[in-house]
Amino acid sequence: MAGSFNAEQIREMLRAYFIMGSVNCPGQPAEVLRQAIAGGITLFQYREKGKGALQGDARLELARKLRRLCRASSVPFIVNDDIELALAVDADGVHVGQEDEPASNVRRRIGPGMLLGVSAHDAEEAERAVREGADYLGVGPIYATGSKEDAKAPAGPEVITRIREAGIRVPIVGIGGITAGNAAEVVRAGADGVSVISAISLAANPAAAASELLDAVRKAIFQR
Ligand code: TPS
Repeated sequence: MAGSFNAEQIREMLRAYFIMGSVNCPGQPAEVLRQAIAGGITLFQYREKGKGALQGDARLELARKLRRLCRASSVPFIVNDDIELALAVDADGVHVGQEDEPASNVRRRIGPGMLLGVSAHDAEEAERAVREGADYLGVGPIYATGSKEDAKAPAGPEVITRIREAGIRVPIVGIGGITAGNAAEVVRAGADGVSVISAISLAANPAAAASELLDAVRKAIFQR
C-alpha cells in the first residue's frame, strides 16, 4: 500500500484518468494536457511508448514539463514503465504492465510512499498484482483500442465484474476504447473510474472531452 494515499483517495483519483505521450497527440502534448486538466482530469500518466516515442533528453524534458503542469494544478503524476524516469521527475507513482518489470520489484525500488498501478486482464493477474504491492489495477482492454499496438482482444465490462466477484476490492480503473458514451457501463461493472488516451488526446476539444468523461463517471457512481 502506498503510504501517501489511502484507498478512498486513490478511488477518487481514478475517476477520470488521462494517459498520454507525444505519440498520442496531433499537436503540442503540453497544450493537450493543459486542456485536459482544465476539463477536470483526476490523474495523469505519462506514457512515452510506441513508434516515434521520444528517447533520452527529449523524453526527460517532456516528462519534466508535463510533471510541472500537473503539480501546478495538484493533479497526481504517474510514469508508465520507467522507474528511473519516475524517480528523476519526483512522480507520484509508476504504472507497469504484465510484460514489464514484475510489480514486486517495482514496489521494492519505489518504496512504500509512491503509487503502484498494474495492468491486469483477469482475476488471477489481479490477485498476483495485489499480492505484489499494487495500489490500483488497470483492467482492459474493455473495448477495442487503437492506442496500444500489442493490446489483447477486448474483454467487455464483464471482466471487471468477474474480478470483483473473485473478492478483489482494490481500486480499479477500466481502460481501452472508453468514451463518455460507454463509461457508465464500465463503472456499473465495478470500476472506480475510467482511463483513456484517445477520447481526450484526439478530441477536437480536450477540455470538453475530459469534462464529459468525468461527468459520465460521477453520474454512474452516484447511481450505483
Ligand atoms: C491504468 N493499456 C491498456 S489499453 C491501453 C493501454 C495504454 C490503450 C488505451 O487507449 N491501465 C493503465 N495504464 C496503462 N498504460 C494500461 C492499462 C495499458 P484508448 O483509450 O485510446 O483506447
